[in-house]
Amino acid sequence: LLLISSAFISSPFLCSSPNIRPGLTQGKVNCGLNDSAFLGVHFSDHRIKSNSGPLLISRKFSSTLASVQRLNVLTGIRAQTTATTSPAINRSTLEAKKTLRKGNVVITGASSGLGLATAKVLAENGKWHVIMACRDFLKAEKAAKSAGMAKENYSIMHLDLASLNSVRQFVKNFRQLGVPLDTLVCNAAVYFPTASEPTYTADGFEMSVGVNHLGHFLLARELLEDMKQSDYPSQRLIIVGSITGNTNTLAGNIPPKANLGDLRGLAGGLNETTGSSMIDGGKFDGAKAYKDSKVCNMLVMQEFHRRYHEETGITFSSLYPGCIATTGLFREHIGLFRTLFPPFQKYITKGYVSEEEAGNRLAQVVSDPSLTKSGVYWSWNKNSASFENELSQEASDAEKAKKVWDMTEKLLGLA
Ligand code: LMG
Ligand code: NDP
Ligand code: PMR
Repeated sequence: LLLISSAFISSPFLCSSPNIRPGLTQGKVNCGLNDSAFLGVHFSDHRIKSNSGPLLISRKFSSTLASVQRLNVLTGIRAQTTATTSPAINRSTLEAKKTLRKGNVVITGASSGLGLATAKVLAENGKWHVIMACRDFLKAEKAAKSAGMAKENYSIMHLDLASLNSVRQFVKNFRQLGVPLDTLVCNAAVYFPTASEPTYTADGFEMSVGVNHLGHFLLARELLEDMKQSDYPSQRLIIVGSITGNTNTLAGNIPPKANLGDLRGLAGGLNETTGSSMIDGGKFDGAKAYKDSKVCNMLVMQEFHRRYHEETGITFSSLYPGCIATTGLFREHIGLFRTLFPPFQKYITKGYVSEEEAGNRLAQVVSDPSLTKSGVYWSWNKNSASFENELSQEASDAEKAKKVWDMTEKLLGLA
């Protein structure tokens, strides 16, 4: 039974579109268009393989998978129980053994940079099954493969944070898997430093704040319910922050500086046709919008902590992983910047950190038993030891956090 179940488990529950044309190597694959499609596979579709490679799963197969996964946890316990010679297996021993199952962690934007590096560390340490929540399925699959991640340690599910419908569909798809959620990492982000005009999400919100803050807010609010159900020893909700949103640092003082002002732009819907695309109501500035979105990320983490930590025991944390100057985050920046930025950070500010090292840091926040303190913004010193860092005045303003929370709920139709 164990063998059978691990054979099932080693097939990742990949999602893919049945409409993928053979030979298609790039492009969005929407795996969650509507309720009648499960992970992009219509309920009547029982094909297992597509020409393009990724495994397609039918509803029947996936529900089998889910029960087999639950079964695997149970059989794991049973196998260990029978192997134990001591008759004194009490309830707490069983409880402890039950926690030996792999943790399930959802990482948004795991198709590159920090998210991918973290997924790789967690997938390889044997304790985690990583669900890579990505907007570009094929890119994610290629990235996981070239990172050398073993199939049985990850799954890919479609998530486009620039669409609230996609976020809701992701949550539904995740729930249909029937596996517990132990940790959620809100990592994905976009940065438009050179844009002169705002671009918008499907729901009409300025893109940087729309993806980095609003999409993640909805996702985290929904998946909090799932994390509450988890029996894992520690549940964590991690939202990636940054030094550049903190004006108590040199980096946070490079103009344009983050400033949410009185939030009038957020209240107005972050759209120039009805108000302003910027949270503070000002003129569009892509670099500022990104930094503002990071302030929101850090405020929301603390507000989650205040509202839910005591009741749920979930650990809420944020972090600055270091300056990972080589990632795709700077893809929209001018060529000169992309060339000079890494050596500048390496040799002048010394704030540079490799993707691999940054991945280790975020993986630590996910998995290290000593980092369970909630409400913390983690940073690392030069020897890569973590410490609780101080946020800027604005990024730690509890009153502002509550306002951001309330306004965001309104915008998203949650209140
Ligand atoms: C701007 O990008 C956008 O225009 C704006 O809209 C917004 O998006 C903003 O915050 C984001 O980015 C353009 C960017 C120029 O603007 C700036 O950052 C302005 C500052 C530019 C300063 C250039 C200084 C060059 C002087 C170099 C001399 C070094 C002196 C040391 C300084 C010490 C400081 C503590 O972006 C660019 O294209 C410039 C690249 C900016 C990175 C900084 C470049 C430093 C060059 C260092 C070369 C590295 C060599 C390493 C070897 C060192 C050996 C020891
Ligand atoms: P990358 O651009 O490499 O990674 C960002 C990821 O987000 C990509 O996988 C990207 O997908 C994904 N993404 C973008 N838009 C969406 C969307 N609409 N829906 C779903 N996923 C999306 O940048 P980094 O790895 O550097 O950034 C990761 C995190 O680290 C961000 O939160 C960033 O703010 C933070 N950070 C980065 C620092 C740095 O120096 N690089 C410093 C401090 C914080 P795709 O692959 O399809 O483009
Ligand atoms: Mg910044 C200790 C100094 C330090 C650190 C840790 C960073 C991190 N930066 C520092 C200093 C400086 N930066 C200085 C002195 C300058 C002027 C030359 C400078 C410039 C600069 C630019 C133009 N830095 C930048 C940019 C960007 O476009 C990046 C950005 O703001 O993205 C929002 C960026 C960053 N510097 C950092 C980090 C971590 C970033 C990247 C992004 C992020 O917050 O995610």
